[in-house]
Amino acid sequence: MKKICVIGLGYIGLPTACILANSGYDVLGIDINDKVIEKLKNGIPHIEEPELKDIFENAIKSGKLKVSKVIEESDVFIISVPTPLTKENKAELSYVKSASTGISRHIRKGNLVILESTSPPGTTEDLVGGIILKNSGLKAGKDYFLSFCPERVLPGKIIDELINNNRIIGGINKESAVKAEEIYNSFVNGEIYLTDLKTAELVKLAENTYRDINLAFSNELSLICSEYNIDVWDVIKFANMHPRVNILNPGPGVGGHCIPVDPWFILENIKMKETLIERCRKINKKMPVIIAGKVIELLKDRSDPKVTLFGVSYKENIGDTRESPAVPIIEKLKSQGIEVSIYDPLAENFKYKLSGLEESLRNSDIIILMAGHDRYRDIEPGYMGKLMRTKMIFDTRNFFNREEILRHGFKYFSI
Ligand code: SAJ
Repeated sequence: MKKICVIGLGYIGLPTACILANSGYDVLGIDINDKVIEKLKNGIPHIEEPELKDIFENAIKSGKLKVSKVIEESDVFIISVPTPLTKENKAELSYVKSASTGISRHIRKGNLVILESTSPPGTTEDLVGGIILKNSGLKAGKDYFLSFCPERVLPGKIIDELINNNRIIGGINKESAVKAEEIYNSFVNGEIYLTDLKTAELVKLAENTYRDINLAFSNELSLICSEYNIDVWDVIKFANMHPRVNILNPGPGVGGHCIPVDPWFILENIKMKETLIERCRKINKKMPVIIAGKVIELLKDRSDPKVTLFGVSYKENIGDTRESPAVPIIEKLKSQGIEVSIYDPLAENFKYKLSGLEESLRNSDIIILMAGHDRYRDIEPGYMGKLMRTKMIFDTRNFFNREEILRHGFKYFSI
């Protein structure tokens, strides 16, 4: 097991390929995107993540990592391609299909295939195993080893968590799980637990769905507190002092490419109706619209109202804007003829225009704090107030120091 093909060089595949190369394997990283390959060949990682640049440069310099658009013969194939959500809330598995088809052209007896992409239960055996059998005649568990090993790392801490988190590996049989364990053992400091394919697939989905449900409760609690006129942040702070309670923070909605997506994958092939999971998804999805509604109400007497949005990435201190709750808020505000000016020095690939700090604040009537990047703490409330037409802040994350904001003459609204 010397040569490894990592298919899909995104947030998970690229760091994994680098770490494997730095652990001594000959790694070929594959991506279908010309721009990604070109950038990597020029020695620049196409994504921002702490430590990634260093480990990438090491891997390239040592000659252990090469990148290409085409799959080659290998001992191990790791699939780490995106599995987004379709408009019908189903798993879009076309990238997994094409990766499996590519592998099926090069796979030989005794190889190991590992799926890392988050997928509905059954995908590894039925889809990956099915395509390889159809195209190559090789049977999973008999002719080659087939495993599922989900990534569970937190964006912003990917390298650290790839190395230090526990891992779960499902195999089509015990030998497949053990073969995959050998690979991950080369760099994982955490524990590695072995199980079957479907269990591992569902574990990954269960983790993110558990978080979505906790967030839905927290968000609903914030709406309930609003009716009672109670501060939800106090309620959660005191409730969490109980040794067996850990309520997450309410917010403007649940974003990212994992938590809003994975609960649907659990529901994909089951008959059960009216699930808690679906209900929670709906609660989290309506949060941005509720926040937008509250802001629209605050601005109803203003002529030509202007809103300043701080933080349009899906969470704090990262640039990733995928599934950001800022998008539905912006859409709702714009649909009411409200001007929206965005200041986010971290945001990458955002669909709306970004502005400088001063431009975003000038003549604004309200700041909505969405993702609480640390660097917003350096902005003086006095400076903001001088530029704004009306001094209002809607803080969806309990981010600002309330007393300080009030001292500068702002009206402060929280979730
Ligand atoms: N959020 C809140 N309140 C909180 C915590 C989060 O509103 O108290 C929001 C965030 O602002 C964001 C969304 O939830 O919009 C998701 O953020 P997150 O930090 O909960 O999760 P992700 O999507 O960045 O990463 C998750 C992680 N899963 C779990 O913690 C169970 C990570 O470990 C997974 O690897 C990742 O999904 C993934 O790739 O599946």
